[in-house]
Amino acid sequence: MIKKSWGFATLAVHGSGGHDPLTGAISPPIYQSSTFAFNDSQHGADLFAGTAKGYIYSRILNPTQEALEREMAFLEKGEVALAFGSGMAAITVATMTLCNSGENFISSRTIYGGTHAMYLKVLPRLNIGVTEVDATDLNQIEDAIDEKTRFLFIETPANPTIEIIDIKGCAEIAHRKGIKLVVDNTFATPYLQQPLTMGADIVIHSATKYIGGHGDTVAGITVGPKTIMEEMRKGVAVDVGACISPFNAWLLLRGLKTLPVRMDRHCENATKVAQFLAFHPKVERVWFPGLRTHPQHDLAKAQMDNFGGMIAFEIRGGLEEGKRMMDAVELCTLAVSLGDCDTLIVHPASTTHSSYSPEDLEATGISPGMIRLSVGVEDIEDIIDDLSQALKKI
Ligand code: LCS
Repeated sequence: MIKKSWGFATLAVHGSGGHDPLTGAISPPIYQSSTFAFNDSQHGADLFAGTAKGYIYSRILNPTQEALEREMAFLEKGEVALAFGSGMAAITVATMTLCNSGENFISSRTIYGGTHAMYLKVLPRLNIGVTEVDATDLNQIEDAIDEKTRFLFIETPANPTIEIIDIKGCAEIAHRKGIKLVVDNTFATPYLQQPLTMGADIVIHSATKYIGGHGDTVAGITVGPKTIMEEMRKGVAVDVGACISPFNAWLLLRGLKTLPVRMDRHCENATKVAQFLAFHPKVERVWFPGLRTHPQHDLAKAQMDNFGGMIAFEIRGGLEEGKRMMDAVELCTLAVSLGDCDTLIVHPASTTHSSYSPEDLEATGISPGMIRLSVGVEDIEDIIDDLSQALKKI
């Protein structure tokens, strides 16, 4: 039994629908099957016609995927969720569902470099237009919307500058203009921020990150109203084959149980690392929404329950010194991705955001020397000791 009064952590552990009715297993079964037997030929025809409920083929729907979708919809306070093979599959399918050829959307300009690369390489082939704006300025969003605009896409907190965008302000503009608001909630997770409760229409996740939480799965999620989610599933996702594997769906279900515990630790550690870096004489600048110096600190306080585990910083001496520092770390791992238990360090301009031109990097505030840190859940003393010894070497 699930009680509505339960808190987020209780729901994260108990929300996914109780024990397996057949065996009592408290961990949901992994239905590692590509296909499902029909009772007879009429049953097969009925399943395809949609007049009978059940499973056909795991590109269409799998019970483990369905359990994950139920849980994600529940935690994001949305009607229906869809699980995908990657965050990029989720973003691409959402775009193809909301926009037809000849239409366009508006996007915040500081976003994951892979999303920006998809805009540059894939959208022109589909004749879908995108205008990237500084979404911290709501006027720029409003000015960019025309009669062919179908949605507004924002990433908040943004990768890698940890810029914060006003979700309620964006929802107000989007709905006044008759378009949808789509929020990439990867950095915050539903534990820290629930965009659907602030007026967003669709939430997207790279579930590869904090949802999975252990650096072992690539996956994506969308959450939103049943009508749009069903259009997404039946109109695009199934046909392009953007499905998640049953095992990866199970890994995410397992990850969700500890999401609140991990996020608390990520937030606590990141706050301490940000304070350490902010006062370090070799550090030029720190980007972290929990610091009062962050330009949207008040907005972050208003729309998030805590500030997350992501930090960006720049060392005095820029890229050359930054590279030396990254090559000197011993505990932190030099790697892309984020939201893992392990602390990860990376240079966005040459890796995750290398799809941006030098001009676009400058416009988006991704400085050539910026270093991004995904603060893990290790002992805080060990993370700070490692950063400290690496900074001493430069
Ligand atoms: N949205 C955000 C905010 C992301 O950070 C990423 C991946 C994606 C979407 C795409 O998700 P994926 O297909 O990889 O599951 N971000 C990455 C990063 O910063 N380093 O490696 C991947």
